[in-house]
Amino acid sequence: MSIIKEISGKIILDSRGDGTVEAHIVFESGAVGIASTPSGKSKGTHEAFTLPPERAVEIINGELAETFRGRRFATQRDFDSELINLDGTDNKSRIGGNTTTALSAAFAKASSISEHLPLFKYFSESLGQNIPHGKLRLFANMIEGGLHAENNLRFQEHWAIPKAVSFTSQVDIVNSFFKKLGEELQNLFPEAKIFFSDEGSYSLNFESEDIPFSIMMKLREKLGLMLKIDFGMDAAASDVKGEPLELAKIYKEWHRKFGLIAIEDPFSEEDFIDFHRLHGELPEVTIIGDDLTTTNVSLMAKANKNLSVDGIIIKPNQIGTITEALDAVALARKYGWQVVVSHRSGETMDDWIADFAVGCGADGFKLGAPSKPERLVKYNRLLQIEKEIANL
Ligand code: 2PG
Ligand code: MG
Repeated sequence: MSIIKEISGKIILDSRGDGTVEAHIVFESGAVGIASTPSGKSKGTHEAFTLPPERAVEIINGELAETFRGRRFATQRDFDSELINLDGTDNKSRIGGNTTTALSAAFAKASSISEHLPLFKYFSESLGQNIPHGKLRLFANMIEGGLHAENNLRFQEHWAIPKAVSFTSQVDIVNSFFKKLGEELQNLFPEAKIFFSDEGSYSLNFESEDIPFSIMMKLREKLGLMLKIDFGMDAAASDVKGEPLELAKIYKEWHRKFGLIAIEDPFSEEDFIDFHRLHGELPEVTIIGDDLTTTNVSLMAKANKNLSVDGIIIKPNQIGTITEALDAVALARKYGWQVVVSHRSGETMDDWIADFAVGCGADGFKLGAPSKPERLVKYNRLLQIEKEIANL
């Protein structure tokens, strides 16, 4: 691995028009890595700290540029450990989790170039595994509510989860279902104004909260896609008003009516016990922790001890470095959990998260709807990765 020649940072605007950090790393060899940090809106309390981007960039261009210039790091873990040590806090509050995420991903990109590896392969080698292609499924948000949309839906994400081996077929299924769903919604509600919300999914008001899945189910049947699409949801319940008993009743009913195969954050983030209860009551549904676990191995251990989940969302910027996110993936595997890698609701045109999802051998990849450019680049990167895998 080569010597770091230069590190710098700047502010770019994310998909919500908010400033975020973009880091640049140049190696002596000439390899350049540029990466940015996405941002969450329905965030877990225990996520890595986000510094104001102005401050983050100041730290990169000052202290960090100075510290890293001329240094050689043999592995991603060595580089990330240096970031963690320099920060010196439990939640990256000194130099910022947004600072460390952008730098860690930029280092990964520059390293993959200098090692002549596609980025997804670099990630899988950092995790010490081959790419188990063929099991990753897209978790594509079709209808959005909660904090991500200006409508009356309590729950944040209503997913279509395609069933097909190739990424190309999965993207086709999602894309055509999403387009037909748009037409269907407009036919059913001709007066309604339909918006694209934060993750590019449809947003409108509904008379009751089970209508989105009810429409999606009827449409799936009409299109003959019963064997090609499953459904699931992110309740993002830390931000949902409702008693655990009432919510549990809804999930059980929706599982029965709509065949949900996965439910993320069904209860609020401190509620390990209600997660456990639902997991016991719906053993055939994957119960996924996101705000509950925040890609953090200590919280994962707690969720494992309480038998709260059998799936986890992995978001590298929740913890702040690639290495810590890969450690979380390895621990999830040890626990026998499903791994679902996820974008954030505030995204940039960077697509490294798609490489991360494939490289760490995830079972699922949450990437929003194929409508807005910052989401489409992740869809398109998957199509390209599929070609690159074929040529390995
Ligand atoms: C979530 C995410 C991404 P946010 O809750 O899983 O879909 O939302 O990035 O706002 O935390
Ligand atoms: Mg979530």
